[in-house]
Amino acid sequence: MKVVLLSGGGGGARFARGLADTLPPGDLTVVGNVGDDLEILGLLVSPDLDSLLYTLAGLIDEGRRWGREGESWNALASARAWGGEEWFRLGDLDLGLHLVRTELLHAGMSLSGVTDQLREKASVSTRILPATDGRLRTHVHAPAGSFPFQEWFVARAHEDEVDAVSYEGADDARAASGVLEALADAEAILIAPSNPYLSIGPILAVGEIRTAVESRRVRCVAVSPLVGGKAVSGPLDRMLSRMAGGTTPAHVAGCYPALIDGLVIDGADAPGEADVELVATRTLMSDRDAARRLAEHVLEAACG
Ligand code: FO1
Repeated sequence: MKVVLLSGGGGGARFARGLADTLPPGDLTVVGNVGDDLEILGLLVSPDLDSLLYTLAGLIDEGRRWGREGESWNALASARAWGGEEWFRLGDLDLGLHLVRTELLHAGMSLSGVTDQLREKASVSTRILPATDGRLRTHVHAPAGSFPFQEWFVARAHEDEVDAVSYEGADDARAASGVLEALADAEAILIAPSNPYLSIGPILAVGEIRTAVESRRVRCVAVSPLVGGKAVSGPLDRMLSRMAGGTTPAHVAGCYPALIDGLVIDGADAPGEADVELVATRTLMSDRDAARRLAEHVLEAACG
């Protein structure tokens, strides 16, 4: 069953692994968020694509939920000693990937080409595609000012309340090579339990992707990232309360108008009224098995 997953962040990557554990090899294509990408120390870092790659390859640090397991930090300490930026923590193992990616991009390869090469090197059978090969960056608008995503998320510890989110470059962004073909061939489209504003918003801000999902002929099902109205990690509950007026399943579904047919919610959430079909199950991905069981439920919901 050909499935396309729209994904961002650690929750998206864990859900992608649950799907990959369930579907035949090669049936899953993941379209990853690039709004979190940043240039730092001369390198292009693409955290959400890397979380997908590391998680699917079994290399992720499961405790930290980003970067590589068994990491060391010597290069960053040296960069700091030489006056370099250190607020965004790049480990030695992680840096190897950023060096290779940056070199290939400078040599003229597209981000989708580079990502595919890295996926192959890691022997991952799931296709990982960036939403766009162009430059797309998320900005967070808060009472204290507007910040590039990682500056708000990491340097300011995402403590500022959020009034709005914007996606620089989205108006001109084209879907990356392979994305529209994968969506056209999909028998189901899924949206991961990721932050709708910060992780999925930048993907759907690419007009060609939004139109392809809007005009789908197969079901599109999202998984709510909330459990009992609270974010499992990150700032989504605060963002939804402030920007959408609440944290019920209807508020989550409201982030995806005309884009989803169903929303999988946690059993701890009161279903209430929503414009889409609600399916309750256990959504907390406490381990790999739990993620696989969630993936099975979601695939069932997507098959109608
Ligand atoms: N998150 C942090 O909270 N602090 C960091 O210093 C940090 C560094 C980092 C380096 C590489 C990478 O792939 C991810 C990194 N993250 C860090 C996580 C990242 O900021 C977020 O998890 C994602 O962008 C949210 O989806």
